[in-house]
Amino acid sequence: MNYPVITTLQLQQSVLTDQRILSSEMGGWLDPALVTRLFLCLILSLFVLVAGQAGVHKRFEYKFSFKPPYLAQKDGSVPFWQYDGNAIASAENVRITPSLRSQKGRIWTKDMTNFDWWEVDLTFRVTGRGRIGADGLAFWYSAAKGVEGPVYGSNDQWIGLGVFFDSFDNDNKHNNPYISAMVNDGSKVYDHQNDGSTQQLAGCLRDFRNKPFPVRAKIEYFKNTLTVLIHNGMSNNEKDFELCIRSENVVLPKNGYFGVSAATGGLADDHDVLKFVTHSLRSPDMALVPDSIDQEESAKFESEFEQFQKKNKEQKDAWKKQNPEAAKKLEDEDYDWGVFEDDSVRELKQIFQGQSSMNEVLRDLHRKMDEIIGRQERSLSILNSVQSGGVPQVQGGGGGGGVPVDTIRRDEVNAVLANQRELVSAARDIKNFVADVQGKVTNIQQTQARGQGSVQPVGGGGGDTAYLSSVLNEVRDSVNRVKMDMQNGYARPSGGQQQGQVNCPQVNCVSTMVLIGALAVQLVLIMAYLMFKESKEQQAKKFY
Ligand SMILES: [Ca+2]
Ligand SMILES: [Ca+2]
Repeated sequence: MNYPVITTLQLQQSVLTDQRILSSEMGGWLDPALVTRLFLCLILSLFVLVAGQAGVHKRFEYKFSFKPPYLAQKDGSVPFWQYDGNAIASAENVRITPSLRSQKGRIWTKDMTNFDWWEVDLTFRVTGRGRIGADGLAFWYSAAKGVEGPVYGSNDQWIGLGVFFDSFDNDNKHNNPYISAMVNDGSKVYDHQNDGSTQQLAGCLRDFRNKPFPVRAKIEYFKNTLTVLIHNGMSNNEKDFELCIRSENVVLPKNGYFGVSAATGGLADDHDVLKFVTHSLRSPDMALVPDSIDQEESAKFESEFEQFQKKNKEQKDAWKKQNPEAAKKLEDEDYDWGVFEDDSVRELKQIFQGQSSMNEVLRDLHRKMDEIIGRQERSLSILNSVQSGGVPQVQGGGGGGGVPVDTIRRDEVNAVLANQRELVSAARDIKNFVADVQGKVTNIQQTQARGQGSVQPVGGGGGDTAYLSSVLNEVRDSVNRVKMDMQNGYARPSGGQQQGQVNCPQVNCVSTMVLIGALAVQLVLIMAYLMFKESKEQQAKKFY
């Protein structure tokens, strides 16, 4: 997200701190009234934080959120929240219970929600020295603020939703730490003996204690579907959320309070909430309803804020230069709020960081591998379709795995097809022509028949008619002859047995030898005649 997401609390805290530094150490460089005014503007400017995620519009709800730094003010109060019992708020987190026996603590929003659907990102740590801890932590969305009670530090028979992070295995089924969700209409008493297993909507077995990184729960309630995603705290990767609970047709009070509570028993864990970030969710059609503040105004406030921040920083840096010792002291003071780490914890953290970065690389590789496989499959399917279409594109990119196949190419096939088409059209032409000729012949025959029957008796003296009829007769004869020939011609190859018996003696009885002999005899006779003629002529010359 490149949108500057800054909580109002953060702003308020930073403004207050800056104000404190500037007013106490610098003798009031900045007018507190101006700071207050700007701060009010900023609250308004932060109303509109719409992140379009899969068509759902998210809006940051600062009145239902807290997060470090400057989570709690100097007097220990958390803006828009109230906490009691054994809970302690610091700049970095809210410790709902310290790791002491029989502690109970809780924190609740001051205001009731004014939106239907929401998503809460709860970041917390449950840490204890023992292998087993107790009792657990609970997230609440309830029609009324909770008071001290037996359900993870809060009252029983609540109206609304509880998501329980149950550390202690009361029913001894070796299935804790366990995460479960339960909806109560105010009538049910939480079944501690069975870890609530008889009453839960759904749940999942997840170890959330003593993790190198904070554990996160994303609890979403949108259009009556409850989804709980869990980040197990083994890495600091945003993508490591896993689905734990998904339950449809969940009906919760229309408006309610958010809260977190925790309790310890004979065993004790620290239950720390680092962040509680709420977004209201709106579907795109709901989002069309205009907000109370339009974009232009929001942008104006934002630029004003940026200028203010810049100016403030400049002044702060200048003061730091002038008073290096005081600045160092102040920084050290701030550091005291930080979480204490000893060497082994730091080392462990480094190991986990290394592992998580390796994990990241592996994930990246996996994604790339998927991409490559996808691409390969796509090209294979294209190759297959081309081959089945008759044109093999052999050896596209593979290293010569294919056997060269001797087949006709596309253009050759096209040529053959074109030839065939031409032949078909020629055959059709011939057929038409033959049909035409036949038609004409039939016409002529009919006309002739009519001529024989009617013309002769009526116009016997007409010279033209007689000529025409004679011509027609001739034509008829020739046509008949042609017909007979054709019949003979067609009949011979197909049913040639009958015709063959008749024609063979007439046509094929002279053998080649006889023919040659006859020719030779003829030649001899011609030569003898020529010799005889010549001798006759010579005798006649003698006489002249
Ligand atoms: Ca339990
Ligand atoms: Ca259990």
